[in-house]
Amino acid sequence: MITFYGTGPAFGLPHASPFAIKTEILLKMAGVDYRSARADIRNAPRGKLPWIEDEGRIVTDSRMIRRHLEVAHGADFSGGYDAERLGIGLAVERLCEDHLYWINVDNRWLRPENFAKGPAQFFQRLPAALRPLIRARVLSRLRSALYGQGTGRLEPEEKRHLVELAVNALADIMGDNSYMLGPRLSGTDATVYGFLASLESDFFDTPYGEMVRARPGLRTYLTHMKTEFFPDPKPQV
Ligand SMILES: N[C@@H](CCC(=O)N[C@@H](CS)C(=O)NCC(=O)O)C(=O)O
Repeated sequence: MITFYGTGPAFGLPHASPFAIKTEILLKMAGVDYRSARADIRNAPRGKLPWIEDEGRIVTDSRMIRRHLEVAHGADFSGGYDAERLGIGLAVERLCEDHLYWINVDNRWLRPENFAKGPAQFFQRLPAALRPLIRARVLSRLRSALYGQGTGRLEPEEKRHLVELAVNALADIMGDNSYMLGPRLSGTDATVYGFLASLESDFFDTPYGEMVRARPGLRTYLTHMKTEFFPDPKPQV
C-alpha cells in the first residue's frame, strides 16, 4: 500500500498543489493501492510536496513518482502514442510545470486578496505567535524565487499575454481530441489537468480562468477529466 502525501481538497480543487493533482491521477492510472495523507511541508523530505512512501521507500517529486510507478509497478503512461507525440507531450508537461506553475504561484501568493482567501489558510495550523513571522518569511522567499525566475519582474498585462499564449497552445495541440495527445489518455493528461484546473478555478480572483473557459475543447476536457478522476475526493487519513 502506497501512502500519498498531498494537500487534500482545497480552493475547489482536489489538491491545492497542481503537482499533487497530477500525482493522484498517475496513481489512479497505475491502478495501485494507495491511501491519501495530508502533507505537512515541514516534514517534506525535500521541502516540497507531493511525495509518496511505498513499502518504506520515500519518493519525492511528481516526475520521480511517475518513474517509480513505471519501474516498480509496471505502469504504462504512454497511452500507446508514438515517440513524436510523446515528445510533444513532454514539452507540454514542462510548459505547465516550469512556466504556468510560476504564474499560478504569483497569482495565488503575491496578490494580497488571493493570498488572504487561499494560501493564508496554510498558516492557521501554526501557533498564533509565530504565524506573522513565518508568513512574512515564506512570502519573502517566494518573492525572491519569482524575481529570480523572472515572472516576478513582469507586468500583469505581460503575464496575461503569456498565459493566453500557453492556454491557446494547449487548446490547439488538443484540437478536437478527448485527451491532450489524441483519443487516448496518457500521463501528459495528469499534468495538463492539474495545471489547467488550477488555472481555471474561480476560487481566486484571476483573469486566467476566463482564458481557459474561452476554449470549448478545454472546458469539455476539464469536465470529463474531473468526472473520470475526481468524482468525489478521497478522504484523508
Ligand atoms: N518538481 C516538483 C515540484 C513540486 C513543487 O514545487 N511543489 C510545491 C507545491 S505546488 C511546493 O512544495 N513548494 C514548497 C516550496 O517550494 O517551498 C514536482 O514535480 O513534484
